[in-house]
Parts: sequence; C-alpha cells; structure tokens
Amino acid sequence: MERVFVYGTLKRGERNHALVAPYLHRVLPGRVLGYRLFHLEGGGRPYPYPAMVPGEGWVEGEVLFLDPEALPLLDELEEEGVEYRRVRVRAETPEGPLEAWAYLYLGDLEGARPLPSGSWGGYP
Ligand code: PCA
Repeated sequence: MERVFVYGTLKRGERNHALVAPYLHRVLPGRVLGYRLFHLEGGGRPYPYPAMVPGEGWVEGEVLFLDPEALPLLDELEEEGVEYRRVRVRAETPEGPLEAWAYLYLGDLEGARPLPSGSWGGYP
C-alpha cells in the first residue's frame, strides 16, 4: 500500500479524484508542517489547481491509501519532474504522524495567489 498526501485536485470531491478512486482503500484527514499553499489559475492552465512549496505554515489535505499501481498514473498527471516533484512528507493525522508521498510544485509562482488558510478547494 502507498500513502499519498493530497491537497488539491486529487482530494475527494475535486476534479481529478476519479483517477485514484479505483485504487483507493482508505482516506484520513491530514496536514503537513513546513509548507505553503498557492492558488494557480489562468496563464494557459486548463483548470485551477494549487501549488505546495516549502515555507512556513501548515497545508491541509487528505492521506490517501492507494494500490501501488496508482503512483505512475499520478506521476503522469502531475508531470513528475517537470511541474511537480514527488517527495516524502510527514503528515499529521488523527491516528498520529504518517510518512506519505506528496507532490511539491516546481514551477514559477509569479501571479500565484497565496492561501494563508493552507486549504484549497471548491473551485469550478
Ligand atoms: N494535484 C495534487 C497536487 C496538486 C494538485 O492539484 C494534489 O491534489 O495533491
């Protein structure tokens, strides 16, 4: 089983969650310390999505427990190595701290809107 901390379009109820749904076993609410969140929209992007980068604060999301086959699909969606980098993070959950993968944004943050709440979601 792989654990992935998601904070954007891969969360339940968001537009890319369907990609992981067939591989999903379990979900826990989670948050990670030492990162900041931004909202990205426009500039040729097909839809809005967030960027998590190292910084001061918490980012809120979900820890997904997934079959390992889901990872290459996620790497492709997130353009691993180009737009995002998959790294290990420590997520705080109601069941204690858990190590998980997460996608850190590699791109330019010019024009990005900071989300000091550390939470993203509900965009059309
Ligand atoms: N998808 C990944 C990274 C940003 C995004 O929209 C996620 O939900 O965690």
